[in-house]
Amino acid sequence: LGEDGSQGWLRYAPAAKGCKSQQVPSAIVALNSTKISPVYTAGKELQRGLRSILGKAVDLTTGGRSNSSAIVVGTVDAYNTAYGSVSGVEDLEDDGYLLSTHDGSVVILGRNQRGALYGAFEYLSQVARNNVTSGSSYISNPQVPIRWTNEWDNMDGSVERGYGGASNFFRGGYVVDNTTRAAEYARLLASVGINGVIINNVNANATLLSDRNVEGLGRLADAMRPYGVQLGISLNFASPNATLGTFDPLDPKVDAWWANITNQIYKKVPDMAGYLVKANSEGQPGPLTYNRTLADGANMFARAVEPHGGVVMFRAFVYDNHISYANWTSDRANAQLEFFQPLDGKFDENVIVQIKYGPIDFQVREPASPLFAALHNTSTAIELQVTPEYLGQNCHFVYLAPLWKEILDFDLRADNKSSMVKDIVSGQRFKRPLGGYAGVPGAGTNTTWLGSHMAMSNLYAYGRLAWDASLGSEDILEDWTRLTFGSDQIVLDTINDISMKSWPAYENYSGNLGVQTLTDILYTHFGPNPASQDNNGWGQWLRAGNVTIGMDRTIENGTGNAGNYPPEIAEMYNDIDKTPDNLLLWFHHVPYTQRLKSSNETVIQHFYNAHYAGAASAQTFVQQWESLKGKIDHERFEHQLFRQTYQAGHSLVWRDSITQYFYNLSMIDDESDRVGNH
Ligand code: GCW
Repeated sequence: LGEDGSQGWLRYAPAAKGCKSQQVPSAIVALNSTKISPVYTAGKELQRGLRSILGKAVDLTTGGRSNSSAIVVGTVDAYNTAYGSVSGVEDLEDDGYLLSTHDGSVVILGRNQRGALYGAFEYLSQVARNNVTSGSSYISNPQVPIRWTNEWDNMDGSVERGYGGASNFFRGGYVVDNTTRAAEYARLLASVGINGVIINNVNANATLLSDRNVEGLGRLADAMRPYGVQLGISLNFASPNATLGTFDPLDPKVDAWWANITNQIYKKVPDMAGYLVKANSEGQPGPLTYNRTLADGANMFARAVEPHGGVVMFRAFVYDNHISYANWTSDRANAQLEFFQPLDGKFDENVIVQIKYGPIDFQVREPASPLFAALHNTSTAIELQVTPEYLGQNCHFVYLAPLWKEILDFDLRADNKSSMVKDIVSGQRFKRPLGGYAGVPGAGTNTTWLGSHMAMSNLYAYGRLAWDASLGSEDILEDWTRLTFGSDQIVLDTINDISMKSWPAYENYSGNLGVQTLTDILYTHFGPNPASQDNNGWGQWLRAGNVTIGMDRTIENGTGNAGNYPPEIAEMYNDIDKTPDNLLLWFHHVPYTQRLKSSNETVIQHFYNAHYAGAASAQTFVQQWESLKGKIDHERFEHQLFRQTYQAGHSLVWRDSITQYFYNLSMIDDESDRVGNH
């Protein structure tokens, strides 16, 4: 089992001896299913899982009477037709499942087929973790309809910000012929409730829409459909330009062009989920070229997919990357609110504005984006980066669920009422019909999918949180670890400890006190390069001088960004005495000698201390991982040991270069004599 990483957490490892007592059902009935339907997939998956975990071959049928020790899986309607009306399903929603286990008989029902499949995966997860509670019956509904991934796969076969190899979907400009990986990927995603995949990069290429590629989209959608995963695509806004010489969203010719190509795609992919659009950002074309609004642009696509039931995810990541460093009040963090707040209510009903979790760009620490609280008449989704672009690129390990939870649980206090980000993107807070989650995994052809076995806890956690953001980071991690590495208590404790310390450790050496990031921002987004932050148009500024550091985002003296938040939050961030230390330099420009509220350290001393502490943690991760020798299979043990060892070494490079850099700037000695001229 050690070698085959492509199963991810769906390993179905044989149960330990003591667990063999688990009741083994004698048959599986996948109600009324045809070979390519999610319910049939559920039946096959149950068969495969039980064979592998419990060592038992169980028959699969698609109808007939259920006997007392069978697993029946299907939709509520199919169940009612076969066995008469089932009770207790009133609260079951689309994609949700009922899971009921009584004396060896198991009933798994969905309102739709996809829900039944999710219930089957949940049951198998419980069997694999030896955690089936007999005599229980419960319903689980997802909090949001949109639980998608955004793959940043380029048509040349590369994956932008991906650290797990080449694209699973494209090669040499075309959709791949072999769709096995697409199906395997859909299986993994379905097992954690993900129901849509945007298969190509937001920096999109118009040739995706060629006849040959549209044909290919049909092939990929066919491969993923048995898992209930719908395909969607990213579009290049200027695609009609080559034929029409224009891409003005208010030109009827352009509208007709999109309607036509959309119809062509739906012929091949009748259940296409929708479009994702990055417009007027980082060199991508968009409606602003024609002096049209971003809503004009989004609604053009919305009209095209509306007759087919599709949605448009329109990215809020719009900003000017040539802003003036010389201007104290310029601020990239203000751009999204400036562009989108005036458009609130102007988007069609099937448009969802997709917002990165923070106002800049997947930094190690950001406040929640104020845009979540500013759109009351627009459906929104949160964009999370599973691929750790600024967070060590899978050469360092960072378990991301705690970072995401901090944002999702943040209360933005819109209109002085409870307004947690998770309740906004679920549609609940502002009573929006749509809402959701978009995660960027960076998956590739590597057998580990993401380039590291441990990184898969992030993909797993992403799916689980998109289903239910109230889940705890440690609970999710424990489920993942049991499924991935088994239930040895030392393995569970060690992986928990490394994972939960991983974000603080990485923050300690790669970005402190809300300084955004200290990585190289111009090229790699990897490794220390604090000098790359300032004096350019990108707006990821430290504003680090000889005496002071930090972005002044106050209302009176700075960029005004603190004022983008609802009043209670604005008051907190605008006031240096109320701003949490971990966002001090995000909102305030202070002397290196400024003291922190929590520790009474000065800012510069905190930089020194945090770098030593973070690098020290990275050293202990190696020893901790080494303690797992013999407790997990050799191959995965070695694979991760290599990465932890690299991280430990690189954390020293981080520590020494950052502390030296800030010593050179400030000429303030380290109180502990580690940095400076001694
Ligand atoms: O942070 C930037 C990334 C780009 C990415 C962009 C985006 C896909 O460095 O690689 O482009 O964000 O999210 O659009």
